[in-house]
Amino acid sequence: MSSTPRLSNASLSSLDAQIQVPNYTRDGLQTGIVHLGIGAFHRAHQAVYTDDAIAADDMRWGIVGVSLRSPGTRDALQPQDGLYTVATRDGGGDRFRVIGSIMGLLVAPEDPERVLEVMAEPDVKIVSLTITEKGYCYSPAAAALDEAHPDIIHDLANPGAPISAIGFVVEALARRRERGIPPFTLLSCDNLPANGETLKNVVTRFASLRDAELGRYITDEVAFPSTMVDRIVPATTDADRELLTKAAGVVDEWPIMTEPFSQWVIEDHFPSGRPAWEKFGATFVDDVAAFELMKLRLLNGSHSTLAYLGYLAGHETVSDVMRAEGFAGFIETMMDEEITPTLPPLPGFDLAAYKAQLRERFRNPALRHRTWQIAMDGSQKLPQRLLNTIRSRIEAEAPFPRLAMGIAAWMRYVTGTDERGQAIDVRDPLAEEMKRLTAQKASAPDIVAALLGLRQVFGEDLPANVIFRTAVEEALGRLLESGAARTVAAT
Ligand code: CS2
Repeated sequence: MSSTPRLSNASLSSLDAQIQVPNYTRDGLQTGIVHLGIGAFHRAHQAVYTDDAIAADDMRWGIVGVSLRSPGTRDALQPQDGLYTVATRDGGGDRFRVIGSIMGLLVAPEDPERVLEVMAEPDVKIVSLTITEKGYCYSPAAAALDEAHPDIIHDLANPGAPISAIGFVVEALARRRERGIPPFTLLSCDNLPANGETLKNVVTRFASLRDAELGRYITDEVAFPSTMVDRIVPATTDADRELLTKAAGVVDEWPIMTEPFSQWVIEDHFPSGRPAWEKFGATFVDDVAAFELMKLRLLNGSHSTLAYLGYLAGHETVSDVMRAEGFAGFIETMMDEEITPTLPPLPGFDLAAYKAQLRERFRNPALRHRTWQIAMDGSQKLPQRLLNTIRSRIEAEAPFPRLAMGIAAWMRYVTGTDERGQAIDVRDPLAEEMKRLTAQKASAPDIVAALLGLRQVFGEDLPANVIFRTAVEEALGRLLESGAARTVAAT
């Protein structure tokens, strides 16, 4: 191992020729973007498009990445000068590319003041976010700020030393305003419907709780374009690190494993400028809503359904699930019969090809995307992935047995015990509450009744809807009686 170089500016020129490396001098990079939530997804997606824009000689768009919680990413990438490898994998072999767009890494809890001051720099034109659904501190059913959220309470009481992304954004905008610096554009890259609008709602609400004037200023002056982002990026494992060292001949403490596919659709509203991402595969549109719904419902809705049913049936990865009896057919029928009729039209878009490609992507044998990873935070994901689709079906008086099965599988999963009686490590902000609600409940109607009490997930309408309740009870009854594998095979 000692002879294998660690990735860094100094070792770039000695890397194996098969690895694509930045073709620009990184010293000249300016900070144009601050990214909150510097996880694997950002590094496989926006940072790659931005690396292309920089390589085309636009040095204004270096990224400072901020971790809102743990120092892991900074600790791994700082000794590498922010460099990391993206390994693109499918059945046909791996391709390696080193990304140079991340020029600095900060850990917010260590030095919130530093983060705020970087966000307030005049050169920073964009603050982008991948903070996951729960990072928005909102109620998913209502898409409105959760004013009782402990982080929000903290940040309202300590505006100069925030802990939530919302608190950072609002304090940085307030400082820019005070100093006469134009605001940055806020770019949400999370899997939420109308993510720009949702971010605007929570940010302006939080700001007006601080100060009505500030709230009005942000409402009037700050741009919040919505986006649809898509690339499947499993969490990196030690086996991935070893694979990279072996295959690419370099030590990288935090490489990214991903698929060849990547898509980014963005509303073109950047008053302070932006990188020319459209030259490198991004699509700019006036309204992203139809793309976002298509992606959330078809990709993420199917993903969550495969994750819960697949986990219960004993499968570790999505590609394992797709190979198991009945699952591929189940998901194809769910897409075609239950989801597609709810989507707004996208003229000229080949939806059939899109869906076929999605199923191919789920089958990618080289990506070890764990069902357990996708199963995380279901309480924050279900509304936009499955429940809104079900609302459309109910409105159209149309059946939705497979969507109901997805919800039932989530309910079965969050009880915290699997089909063989083993504990499930349920990761979700509501995990404890859900465990408590379902404790001692054994029958489908009892479990359904208990979980429908989560109004922040189900709203007021669905718990009162007999068609919904009956469909989920029936699906859960089948899962409890026959198990997930047999239920799917027989559907
Ligand atoms: C997945 C997504 O973990 C999950 O919930 O459904 O991360 C999915 O892989 C991405 O949205 C794909 O673009």
